This record gives sequence, C-alpha cells and structure tokens, in this order.
Amino acid sequence: MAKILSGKEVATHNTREDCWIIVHGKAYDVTDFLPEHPGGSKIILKYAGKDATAEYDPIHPPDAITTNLPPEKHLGSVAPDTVEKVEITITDEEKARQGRVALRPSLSEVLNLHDFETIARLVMPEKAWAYYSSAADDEITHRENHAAYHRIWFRPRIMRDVTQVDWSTTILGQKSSMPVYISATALGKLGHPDGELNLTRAAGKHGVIQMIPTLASCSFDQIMDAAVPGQTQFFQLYVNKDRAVTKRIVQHAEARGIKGLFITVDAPQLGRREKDMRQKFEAEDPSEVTKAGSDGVDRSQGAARAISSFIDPGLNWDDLKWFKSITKMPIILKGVQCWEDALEAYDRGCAGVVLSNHGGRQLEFSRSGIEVLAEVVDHLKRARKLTFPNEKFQLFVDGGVRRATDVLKAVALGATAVGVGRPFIYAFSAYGTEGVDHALQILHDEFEMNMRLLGAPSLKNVVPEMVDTTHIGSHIVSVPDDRLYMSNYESLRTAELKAK
Ligand code: PPY
Repeated sequence: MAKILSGKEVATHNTREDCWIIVHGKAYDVTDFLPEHPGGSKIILKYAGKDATAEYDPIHPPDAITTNLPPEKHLGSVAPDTVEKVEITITDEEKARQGRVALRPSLSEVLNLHDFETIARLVMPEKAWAYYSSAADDEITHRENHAAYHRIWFRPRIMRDVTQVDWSTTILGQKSSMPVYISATALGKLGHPDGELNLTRAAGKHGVIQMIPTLASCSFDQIMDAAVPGQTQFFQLYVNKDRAVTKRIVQHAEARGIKGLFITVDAPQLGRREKDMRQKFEAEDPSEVTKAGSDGVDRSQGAARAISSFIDPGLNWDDLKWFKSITKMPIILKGVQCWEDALEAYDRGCAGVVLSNHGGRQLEFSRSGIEVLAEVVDHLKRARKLTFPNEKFQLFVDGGVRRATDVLKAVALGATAVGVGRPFIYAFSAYGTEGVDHALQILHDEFEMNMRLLGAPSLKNVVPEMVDTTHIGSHIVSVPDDRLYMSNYESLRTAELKAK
C-alpha cells in the first residue's frame, strides 16, 4: 500500500528549491516543473506546500498535472483531514458580483442571444469576461463580424406552403437539428464550474453538434463521457510542436468517436487581446509584467498568450499528408480567410474549411467569414465547377452570428452550417446548462419564424437568389450601435491615478 501523506509533511516543501503542491487530494513535486509552467512559476509558488485545487481547476483539465509530470513526481494521496483549507478571500468586488448574480433576470426575460452578453458582463467574474470578450487590437474585426451581416438583405418568396418548415440538416454526414454547431472556445471553467459540460448537455438535448476545444477546462474524456448515446461531437485541434503529442490526441479523439477534425490554422501566434492583458496587469505586480518576469515567462502578453507557446507556428500545407496518414476523420481547416487557401484545401483533399477570423481575436482587419464565403463560393464554382452546399467539400462560417437570420444568410450563400461561440459561453456563464438550452431554443424559434417569412419550407429552398449581397464588400455601413459589442473595447482604466 502506498503511504498516505499528511498535509503537515507536504507543507514543509514550500520553497522554490523544494516545492510540493496538492491537487485533488494528491501531492506532486513540481520543483523541476516550475520554470516550464506556461502560466509562470509565481502562481505555483503561491501554493507551495498547500492545496492548489481551487486555483488549478478553472484553468486546467483534471488530467493536466498527471500527464505533464513524470510518474516519480506523483507523491501519492494526502489524508484529507490533515490538509489545511486554503482561505480564498472574498473581495468586496466578488461580494458585489454575487449580489448581481442573485438579481439576474429570469431566463424567460432573455429574448435573444445578445441578451446573454449583456447579462454575462454583469454577473461573470471579471477575469472570465476579459478573456472571453476580448479581441485583437482595437476590436474592429470583432465588431465587423456581426456588422457584415447587416450588409446582406433578404429577397423572400411568397405564396409557398410553409405550414411545415424544417431547418434540420447534415454536417459532415452527421445529423444536426439546425445548421449551427457550437464552436470551440477555451477555458470554460472560468465562466462556470461545469465549464464545457454545460455545452455538451444542452447540445445533446437539442441534437446539435459540439466542437470540443483542445484547450477545454474539462478533460476531453469528461466531455465525451457527458454526451448522450449517439451524440455527435467534433474536435478542434491546436497542433503541438511535439507531433507525438498531436498524434496521440488525434488518435484518441478518433478512437472515442469524434466525427470531424477541425485544425486551427490562424493562430501561429496569439493576437493581442488587450482586455485580457489589462486583467493580467492588474492581477500581478506591474513591475513583473512589463516583459519577462523573474521566472522568465513573458506575461506582458496576457493570460492566453502565456499558455499558447505549445502551438506550432511551423504548421504548413505539407503537414496535411501526415494528418491524413494518422487519421481517417474528415479534416477541416479552421481559419481560412481567402479563396486561394480554400481552393488549396480542396485540392489537397480536405473535407471542408471554416471561413473564420477566430472571433476577431487574431489578425485585426481580417474580413468577416460571411464576406469571405461569398468570394470562396464564387471562385470554387468557377475554378473547380463545384456547387454549394457541397457534400464532399463543406463550407462553414463563424464569427458574429447572433440570429437565425444571420445563419440563413450564410446558408443561402452556400454554407453547410455556421459556428456560434461566445453567445453560448455567455449563456452558461450566466445560467449554466439551462442558459445554453435556452439559447438553442431561441435559435429554433427564430428558424421556424424566419423560414416561414422567407418562403422556405426546408434549407434546400434557402438559395442564393434569396439574398442581396450587392454591398457585402463595402465596409462602410450603418449599423445600430446600441449593442454591447459596439462598445466592447475598454480603455486603460489603470491610468486613473491610484491613491498610494
Ligand atoms: C483563444 O483564446 O482565442 C483560443 O483560441 C484559445 C487559446 C487560449 C490560450 C492559448 C491559446 C489559445
């Protein structure tokens, strides 16, 4: 029998030279790991000799520590009653937030997907809001993503029998109750203790596909295990510099029944998300954050960038052959932004592309996915004689989708489905699984009404002639600016003079 450690014994290993921590009732020797921790050593040292579970949980999947530390650093169980509780001080700000949570409107008052953003901003922890809502630079592309939908107008048809309307579809050969999938977003536990499981449960209930992110806070297996029998899931992959790790992740995903591999291709380096960076600035000692801190980790770039160093900037077209040799899953490139790359993906045997600018979080002044869709369809029709939607090469769009009318515009232009990300994480941050359930129900209701008003009994009837895209490429457009995303950018609040 392995020895059970006592909290007292663990507590004696509390220095940079000899550092143990407790996570989920087990002790680990993290001394050698300190310089390698993507989030820096400082945060670990804060818990040296102590129980770090509460700090660890929102950021890491449960198995992160076991897979990253060699077995000899796993020291064994710690007797629970001997572990000193780590006091988490509840700040006045946190108390005020909890008060606001208690005052949330009931879900019946939430009428559309925009509402979740408004409520989430008020009730979610500031760190989570900063990470989820932030986008690159001046957040121009982020705002453009939704604004672009305002440049497409409908040409509905009349006198068609729309007693029955059906907006179900198939995505990569898999049934979906609507032409929408839940797009991959990282660090779900920042917004809610159940993290991504909120999405899995609601997706299962509604017959909608969830794209599981590489950087989920729940482990991949936890998410798979939370699915109902027959529930379809896709996987979003960040390609690790260590291809052995990538291979293991991909093959495990396939073995567990993932039906589509979405490889992110727009993040060789993470964009500047200044809201996220400011958070970090406030949370740490400012002198440490300016460039590399005392532990050598450059935290001046925000929380997200600090943990992104594993992503391989060397990823290139020739790697596709290797991916095809290690998996039979359909491969879709996520983050394509022009027709030339869509054509290349088609020629190299991909099953599709996601026309996406990563929710405006990467290259500022990238065009919206919906605008790129129009040019991709046009060129692939002409250059490869394809018709859309196309079974063999599917087009997806994400970014800025808030209404079923947005989705129907993308479908009319030739998309198989669209990805929705932030609205669902705002929904669970404010209301847990029920929030996501309600968000999906809102979309269903919007589909029903708008399919009738368009004169389209099924998605087959949602055709290019139903949209006027004359001004899609014109970036000057009047958009009602009374939504939160139009005032999303936050200026330097820390510039306010602080009492010394
Ligand atoms: C993003 O934040 O946009 C992501 O795609 C997730 C992420 C988070 C942290 C590091 C790298 C990517």
